[in-house]
Amino acid sequence: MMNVELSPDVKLDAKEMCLKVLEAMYATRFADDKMSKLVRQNKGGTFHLSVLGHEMIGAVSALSLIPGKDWGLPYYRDRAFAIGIGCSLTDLFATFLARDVPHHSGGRMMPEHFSHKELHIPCQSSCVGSQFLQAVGVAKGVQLAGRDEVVYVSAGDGATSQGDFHEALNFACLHKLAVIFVIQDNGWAISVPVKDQTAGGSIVHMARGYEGLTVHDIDGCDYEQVSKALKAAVDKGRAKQGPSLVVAKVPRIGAHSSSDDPAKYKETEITLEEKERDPIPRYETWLLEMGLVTEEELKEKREKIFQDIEDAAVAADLIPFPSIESAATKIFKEDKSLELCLFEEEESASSSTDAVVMMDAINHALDEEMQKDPKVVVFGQDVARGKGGVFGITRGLTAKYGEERCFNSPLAESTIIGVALGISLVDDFKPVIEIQFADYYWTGINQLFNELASFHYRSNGEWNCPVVIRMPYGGYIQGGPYHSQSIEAYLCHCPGLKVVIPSNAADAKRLLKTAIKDPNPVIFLEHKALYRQRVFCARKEPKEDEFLPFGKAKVVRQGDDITVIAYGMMVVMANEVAEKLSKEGYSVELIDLRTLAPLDMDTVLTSIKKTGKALVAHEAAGTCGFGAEIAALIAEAGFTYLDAPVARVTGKNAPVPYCKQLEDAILPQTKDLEEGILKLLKF
Ligand SMILES: Cc1ncc(C[n+]2csc(CCOP(=O)(O)OP(=O)(O)O)c2C)c(N)n1
Repeated sequence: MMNVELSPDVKLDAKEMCLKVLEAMYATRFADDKMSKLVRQNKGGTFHLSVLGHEMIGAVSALSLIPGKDWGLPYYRDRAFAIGIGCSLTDLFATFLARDVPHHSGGRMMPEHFSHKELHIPCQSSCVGSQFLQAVGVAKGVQLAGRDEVVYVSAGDGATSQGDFHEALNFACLHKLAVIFVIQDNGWAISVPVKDQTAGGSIVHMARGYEGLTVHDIDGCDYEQVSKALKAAVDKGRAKQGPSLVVAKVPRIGAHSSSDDPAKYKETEITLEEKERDPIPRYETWLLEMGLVTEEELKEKREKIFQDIEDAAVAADLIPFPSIESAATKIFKEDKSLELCLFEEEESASSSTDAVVMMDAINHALDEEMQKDPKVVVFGQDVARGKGGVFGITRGLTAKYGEERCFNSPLAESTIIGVALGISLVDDFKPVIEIQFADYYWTGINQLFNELASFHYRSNGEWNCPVVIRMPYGGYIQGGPYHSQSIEAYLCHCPGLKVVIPSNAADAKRLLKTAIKDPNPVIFLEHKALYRQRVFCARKEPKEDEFLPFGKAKVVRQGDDITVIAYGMMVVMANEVAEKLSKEGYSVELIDLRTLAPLDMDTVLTSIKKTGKALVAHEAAGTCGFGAEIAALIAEAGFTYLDAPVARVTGKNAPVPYCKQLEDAILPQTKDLEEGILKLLKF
C-alpha cells in the first residue's frame, strides 16, 4: 500500500480517506465555480472568496480530526475544512446568500466565516489572525477539562505577521497545548508578496525558536506530505504532547476576493505557474497512479458532486433572508436566572466591626465562587501564588485552588483576553481575568472589541462567552497617564459588553458574583483609590448567596433639590459634598449607577421628575464621556421634567499627569462638584 498513515482515531481506511479527501476537494472547487458564477450574474451574494489551490490542505486537515470531538477554527479561505468536517453544503450556500440558517452567522457575517457549535467550530471573525489565541484558549479549556481533543486553527501567511500569532505560539508552548497551527502559505496577502511580509521569507525559520513546537514544512498540494504532517500533529496533540505548526505551501489560483484584480500586481508567468500547481489534477493523477481510482470513477464522482453543488445552491436559495426584526437581537445571551438575584439590601454602616474594604470583598467573592464552581478559573499578570496581583486581589487563590485554576499569564493583554474567550467556549468554563491596569487593556482591544463583544451576535446566538474582565482603573493616587485612565465610555460604546463599576465593598462583592453568573462578557472596573477606602466604601460583608442584579441603580441619598448621577469615585466625593450642602440647607439626591451597561435610566428619570435638575459627574474627560450619553438620554426622555440644562462635572480633556498638583488640576475635586451643584441649584 502507499505511504499513507492515519491517526488511530480516524475510522477510515487509507483508501476511503483518499477518496473522502477527493470528494471534499471537488465539492470545494465546484462550490467556488458556482459562487463566482452567481456573483458575476448578480444572482447571489455580492462577495466571494475563492479557495482555488487551498483545497487539499483544508480537506486533509478536516478528515484527520474527529468531527464534533476535535475543534476547528478555520479561516475564510478554508471552505475545504468546513466541507471536510461535515458542514452542510446547503448551509454554506445559504450563508453565501446571507440567508437565515442557524450556523455560520445566519447572514450576520460575510460568506466563509464559519461557525457550527455541534461541529466544534467557534464563530470566526474577519480580523486576520485573531483566531490563533482563541484556538489556544479552546485547547487550554480542553486541557483543564482533562480531555484529549485537539484544536485545529488555520490562517494565511500574511496572518503570521500579526502579534497574536506569536503570542499564541508562545502560550501554546508554555502550556503544552494540543493545537495544530496550519498556515496555508500561498505567498500573498492580497497583493503583498511574502518578501514584503516576512523577514527572511520563511515562516518555518521564524517559528522554529519556540520551544516545544514541532514545525512541518510541506507542499500543501502533495497528499503524502500533507497527510503525514497532519497525522503527526494530531497524534502529538492527542497524546497531550503539545502544539505543532504545519506550514503548507499552496498556490492562490484565484483572486484574493471578488473585489480584487490580481492582474494589477501579479505577472502572467506567476499566474501560470500557480495554475500549474493546482492540487486537484495533481491529486487525480496520483490517485490513478496508485490504482485507487479509475478514470471512470473520477468522472462519476465529479458529476455526482457537481450535481450536489447545484442542488445545494437551489435549496439554499429557497431559504428566506433573516427577518428585519432579528437585526438587533442576540447581542446578549439571555439568562432569566439572573433576574432572580434580587434581595433586600441591608444598609450597613462602614463603622461596623465586621466591615470589609473593597479589595477584600472582591477577593472573597472570587474565593466563594471558585469554591462553589470548579469551572471558574482566574488568570492574568502576577495574579498567581504569593503575589496575588499587584493589588493583592487574587491573593491566596493559587494556594487554595491550585496552579490550574489561578495562574499567571504572559505579559500580553491580547493573550489574556483571547485565551479567556477560547476557554469560555469549552464546557461551562468561566474565566475571570485580570488586566493589571485598565490603561493596558488597549493592547488587548482587538480581542475585546472585535472578538469577544460580538461573538454571540456574530454566531447568530450559537456561541456565548461568559468571561469576566476585572480591571483596576481611575486616578487620584498619582499613577500618571498610564495608571489613571477611566475607560468606561469606550467600553460602553461597544455593543455586547456589560460594564460594572461598584462604589463600595458590598456592591463590589454582590456585583462580581452576578458577573461570574452572567453568560456574557462583563467588564468589572475597580477603582484603585477605593480598594482600601474605609469611610464610605467599607461595608458589612454580604453573605455568600447575595447577588445584585445588573441595571439597578441605587439612590444613595434622597433629596429634593437636585439629582447628582455618579459612579465609582464620584459617588464617594459627591456623597461628601451632599453631606456638607445638607448642612447648608440644600437637599441633594445622589444616584450611584452601579452598572453603566445595562443602564438604569428609570431611576434617573424618576429622580429628576422630583428634583427638576440633573448633574452628571465622572472623572474621565468630558468630551464624549459617559456623562454626554446620560445628558442626551435625559434630554430625550426627561426634558419636560427639567428646570435647568443638564450639567456635567468631569475630568479635563487631558491625560492624567503624575505630579499631585497637576493631577488635582485635571481630575474633578470635591470643590468642583460643590461649585457645579451650587451653580445648578441657583440656575
Ligand atoms: C487585522 C486585519 N487587517 C487587515 C485585514 C484586511 N485583509 C483581509 S484578508 C487580507 C490578506 C490576508 O492574507 P493571508 O493571511 O496571507 O491570507 P490569504 O488571504 O492569502 O489566504 C487582508 C490584509 C483584515 N481582515 N484583518
